[in-house]
Amino acid sequence: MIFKEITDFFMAILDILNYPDPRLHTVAKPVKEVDASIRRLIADMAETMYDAPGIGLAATQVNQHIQLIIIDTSETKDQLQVFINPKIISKNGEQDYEEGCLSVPGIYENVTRAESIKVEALDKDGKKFTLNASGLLSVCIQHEIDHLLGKVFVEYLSPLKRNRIKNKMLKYSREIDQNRSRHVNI
Ligand code: K1U
Ligand code: ZN
Repeated sequence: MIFKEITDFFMAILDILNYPDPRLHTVAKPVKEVDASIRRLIADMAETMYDAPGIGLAATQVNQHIQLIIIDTSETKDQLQVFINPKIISKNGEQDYEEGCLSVPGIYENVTRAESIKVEALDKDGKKFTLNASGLLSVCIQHEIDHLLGKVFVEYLSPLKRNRIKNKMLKYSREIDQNRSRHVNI
């Protein structure tokens, strides 16, 4: 109990990389051992995802290039799902969903993906499991696994739309930088 309070106290909100940061295109490496450093990263990623707020987060987005994703699509925000070294072993059907991404804030676009998938992964204790997912959970798992492969959802859009989003994001990053330097100068 005391240990949990101490770990909660030290949990951190991590910086999320913004598109078109080239580091978002890094291919993540498999996790060799689910140890304390991985559990620590899971706790920090969860804090970051709930704070954003979002329903998923891939380690790539916080500049950690290992195969780890977290998801919570519940209304109550207390159903954290952890997938380590996830692999989609089957896909079925098609669905369209208006996706968002914490690395592309403010942009929502329609993407077509598989309706249902079967995924294999390790849980937070390093135990292997298989999950059948459909609907939003399936969309979210596919979106997060794409991050581990270095792919951002805007890459499913036309070059014209993607370029518009890229320019909008570059403008947004410049504004954030200007605001930061203004605060430093005061
Ligand atoms: O990977 C990410 O950047 C997280 C992303 C996950 C996702 C959302 C929708 C479709 C596919 C993948 C987000 O969480 S974006 C934010 C969002 O969708 C949301 C935020 C608060 C409440 C509900 C949804
Ligand atoms: Zn994303």
